[in-house]
Amino acid sequence: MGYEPNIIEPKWREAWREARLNEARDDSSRPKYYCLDMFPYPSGSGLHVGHWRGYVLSDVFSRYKRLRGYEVLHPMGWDAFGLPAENDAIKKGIHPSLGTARNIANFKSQLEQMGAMFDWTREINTSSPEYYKFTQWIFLQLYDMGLAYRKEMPINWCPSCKTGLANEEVVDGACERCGSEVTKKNLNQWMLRITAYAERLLADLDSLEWPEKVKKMQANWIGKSEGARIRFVIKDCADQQIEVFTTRPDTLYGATYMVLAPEHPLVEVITKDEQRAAVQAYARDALAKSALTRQMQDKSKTGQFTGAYAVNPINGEALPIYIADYVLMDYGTGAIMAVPGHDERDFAFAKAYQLPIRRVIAEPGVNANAPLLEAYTGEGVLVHSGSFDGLVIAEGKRAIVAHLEKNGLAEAVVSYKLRDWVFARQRYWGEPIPLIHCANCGTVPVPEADLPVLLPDVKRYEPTGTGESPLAAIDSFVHTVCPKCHGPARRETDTMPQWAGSCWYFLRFADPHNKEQLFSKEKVDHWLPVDMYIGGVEHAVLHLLYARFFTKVLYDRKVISFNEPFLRLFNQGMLTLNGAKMSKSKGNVVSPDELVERYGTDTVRLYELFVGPPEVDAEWNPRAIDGMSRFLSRVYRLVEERAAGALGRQQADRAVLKARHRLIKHVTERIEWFRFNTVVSAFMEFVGEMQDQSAALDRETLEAFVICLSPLAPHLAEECWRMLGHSSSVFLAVWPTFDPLYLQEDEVEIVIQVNGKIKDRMTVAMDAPLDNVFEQGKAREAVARALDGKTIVKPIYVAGKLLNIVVR
Ligand code: ANZ
Ligand code: ZN
Repeated sequence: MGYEPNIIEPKWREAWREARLNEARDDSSRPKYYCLDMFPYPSGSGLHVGHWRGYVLSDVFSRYKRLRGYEVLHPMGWDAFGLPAENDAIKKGIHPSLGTARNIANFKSQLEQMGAMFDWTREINTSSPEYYKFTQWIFLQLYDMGLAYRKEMPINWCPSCKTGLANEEVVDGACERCGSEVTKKNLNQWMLRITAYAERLLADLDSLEWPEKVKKMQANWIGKSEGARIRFVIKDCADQQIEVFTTRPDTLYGATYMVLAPEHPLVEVITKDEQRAAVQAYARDALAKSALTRQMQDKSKTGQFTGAYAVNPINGEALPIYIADYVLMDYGTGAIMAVPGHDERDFAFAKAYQLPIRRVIAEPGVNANAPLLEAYTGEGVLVHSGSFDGLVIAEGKRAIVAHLEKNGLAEAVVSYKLRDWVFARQRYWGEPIPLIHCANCGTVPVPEADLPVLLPDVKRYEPTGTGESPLAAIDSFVHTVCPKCHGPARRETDTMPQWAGSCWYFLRFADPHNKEQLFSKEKVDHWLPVDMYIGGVEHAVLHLLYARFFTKVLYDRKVISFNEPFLRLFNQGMLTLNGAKMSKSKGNVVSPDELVERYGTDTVRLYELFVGPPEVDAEWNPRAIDGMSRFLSRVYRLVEERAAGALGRQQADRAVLKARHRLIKHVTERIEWFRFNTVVSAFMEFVGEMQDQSAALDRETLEAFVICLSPLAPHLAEECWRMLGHSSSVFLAVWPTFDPLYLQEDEVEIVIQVNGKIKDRMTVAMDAPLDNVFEQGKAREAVARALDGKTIVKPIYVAGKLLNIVVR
């Protein structure tokens, strides 16, 4: 009959479902393992092969962990609120809930076809009232903790989506969703005080096994700076002061002018009459620009003199005060002391406006009077700085701040770039914010017993463009009674942003059908934290930061007992076609549906794995998939032809034994190291060898081969397993082990050096990757001792020969 995936695949999927093989048991005696995919937003265009990549590798890992003896939770759900469903509703007139339901059905059938072991009994949907009831409950906790507050502020406003946007939703000055240029609009907004968690969000990154790149992106987003606030009095106006934030108080003697953000409140007060018209015109223009345009490094600097002067508190010098759009109102104090000698932006500005440039830092050996052709931002000692001359930068900072502090003119401070989170949208398709406005009692939270605040049916989804959500037009929704005084009151009509539901869905999977509480603490403490989280790197600062924030809040509220949600993170690379990222708008999307029909799921899965190292972008090659299909046919034939003989044979010859143990070792290690592409090669090698040699295959070898193959090609492996005479599933089998005795020639001894000096030797797998060798090497006692107190610059690995750790 041969290999017929279209027959065996649906058959085994049905059998697995019936045997409830994919369901994670809360009361299992096995250790738990929680492997989670970033759940998808069910868009109208379905899944393409690029989406499959992450799901396939998380499924391989989940199945592998299960065979290793873990009770694996591998759930799936839908991030179902958000703008696209609503934009569709406006365009096509379909209610967002109907459109979303249809998309979910399509996504689900695609995912089922993939043969992934998702536990569908735990499926959740963030737009269902049973779920968002608890998203609202969490909001009430935030409100109660003083972490949700209302503020009138200029927010990012997308004129085309007609809604406010979080900073994170503005990419290069444009709306992340529609690409329109983002403007500013003053609105009363619900905000979340994520800044109160800035330090913990930063410090706890250290404990996570995440790609360094992602940790760095989060750290930069949080943007901690240590510096000082320094006050400058205004000349002839001693009752007014400008307070600046600086990270370089050591350069105070080099300040040659001051800059206020154009929207700074003092501008009004200090501007001289002759300058007023020009200052106002400049400020108007600046306000129209986005923060990003204003910060662009390469942009030429512009500004306007106010006519006023400030007094340098360290030496009494008079400094002209400018306004300029490179200084932002919402960072630090919205005012700076400008030091053109040592700051690039100030240097460019000073050049443009012919302001003095003074050197106050010099490298040892450099003449303190050497002219500056560009800002000098390196290390050195203070010069032209009075009694502080000769101090190195760090000492200079401390000494100057201490001196000013004594006179009440400064204090040391820490500042963060992270802003509070605009947590309101003027749109329909989101969670209603559960608050009520009463003329007598002010803002009153909806009582817990009255949750959820249901999203009412509306006729028109179009944003009003007035800054109010479409909910504001529904009288029956808006008019309510105050829970406190029972007088007439109005409901809040803003909804939560798209990110709200995904901030805690990973917790809900532990107890998805709980009606009383968001989850039972016991179940969440059992399954969480997530052991392995897999998804795209595009979520490095958005979802991943918000989810960490919510987790910490729930921890502080004693709702959960851990304060980081995701222990390990893996970012899969993108799939491209002719070098371009697959996307619907480019019209270059490859759908897995026809491929599955033509080749079967297992072939597509195998190709997704084989396409390249999983963390690296890879080119989709429609022709290479034929090769995978032929390979799986060979696997089928090998087992079919050899099963009968193998079942009778208990003894294997040495060549077969060696091949078996090598296969087990390679597959095991490479799955652990997420080197799935090379796992596929290990199978190819093995099958090739077995065919060439027409070797006498024994039962144990064939069984080990099939078990090892099962995470990658589950349907085919199940079929082969049954050919070997088993009546229960291969996924109830135990992962085979290998004996190093058979593998000695696959290992090499390498030398470990620190800065080129030999510290130790160790044995590693011939093909072990750098990360793994580095981890092992660092852990050796002699090496650890040599690394103590040093900063690792980088490891260098000459495969099979030496590992050199460069330190500073
Ligand atoms: C004087 C100085 C001298 C500065 C020098 C830098 C170098 P980070 O590290 O990003 O926190 N700054 C402060 N507030 C600002 C604002 N609202 N808009 C634009 N720039 C602002 O940067 C802190 C530095 O950025 C501060 O230190 C200030 O310039 C500037 F050689 O003060 B500095
Ligand atoms: Zn009231």
